[in-house]
Amino acid sequence: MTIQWFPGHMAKARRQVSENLKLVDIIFELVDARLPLSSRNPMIDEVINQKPRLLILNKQDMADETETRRWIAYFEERGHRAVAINSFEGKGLQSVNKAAQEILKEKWERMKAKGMKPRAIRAMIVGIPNVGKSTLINRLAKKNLAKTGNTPGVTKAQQWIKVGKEIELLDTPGILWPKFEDQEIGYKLALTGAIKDTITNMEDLAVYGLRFLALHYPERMEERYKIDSVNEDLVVTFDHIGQLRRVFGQGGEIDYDQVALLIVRDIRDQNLGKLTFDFVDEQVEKERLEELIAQENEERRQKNLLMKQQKQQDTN
Ligand SMILES: Nc1nc2c(ncn2[C@@H]2O[C@H](COP(=O)(O)OP(=O)(O)OP(=O)(O)O)[C@@H](O)[C@H]2O)c(=O)[nH]1
Ligand SMILES: [Mg+2]
Repeated sequence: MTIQWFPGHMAKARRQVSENLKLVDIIFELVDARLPLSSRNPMIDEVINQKPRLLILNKQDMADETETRRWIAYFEERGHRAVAINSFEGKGLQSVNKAAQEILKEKWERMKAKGMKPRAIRAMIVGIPNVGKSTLINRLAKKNLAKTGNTPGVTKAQQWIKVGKEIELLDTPGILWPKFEDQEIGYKLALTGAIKDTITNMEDLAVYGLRFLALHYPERMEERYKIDSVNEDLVVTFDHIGQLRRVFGQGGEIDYDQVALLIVRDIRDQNLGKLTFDFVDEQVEKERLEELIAQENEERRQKNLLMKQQKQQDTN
């Protein structure tokens, strides 16, 4: 079930994460490898504050491999450790373990220097709905589930799952709300299954999907639909795909609702291959522009201030 995020829900989710935050050494922030930015909680940095964090790009198997590599580099260049995994098949789990230990290496050494006994790293998984939190917990738990129990000194209701010798994982993940910042993010989340279909209009979603494919994956579109662009007149494109895939209604005419559904399903079921919906290049360009605007604004402010001071001096 997809949660409808009302302000009350958001506050509650945030509170739950904040409370559990105190119990752990590190946060595993789970995002969808197909949309590593759009599947992040908009306030995650604020929520988890200074707590060490490992960014985990899950569902690696469904994402464009080149883009995933670029995203990992993007995050690492900005000082965030990031790994890509496939929780469904349990691929890449070792990298989670390894990265967590590396992130906490200094803290552990400090503890050791103070004469504290070595203990397992305590971690909590957080992420938006459907990103794979439960799947990852089950994967990590599978081999060692036998050793589940309450850790003394920690809230009794919380269960810790042993992951190898080095990590203990909180059994309940922190569910956070997704971004609703703009329409496009909404479409991306809907196309990857993070938002329920009832929230989005299928036809709008299909049109977004087609435009997205034409822009980023025209050759895949060509292969599947025998077109590599979207006609200005959308009916032409829908007619074409409807004919090609023989999507007819009762009277033999093309059923546009079904064509829309087919397009969305094709994208979700990977009939157009592995797709990534957030692009590093676009993000870098966006950041560059934002920086430029901020710089210009600052320069203008300085200039205005100088002019004001000048005027003041002139009148004096
Ligand atoms: N292909 C693929 N599917 C995955 C992967 N991880 C999880 N899934 C699938 O994604 C869906 C959601 O996974 P869950 O583990 O239930 O996600 P969740 O984050 O716990 O979701 P909520 O409990 O609703 O917040 C399931 O159908 C999983 O099988 C992955 O790495 N690859
Ligand atoms: Mg779950």
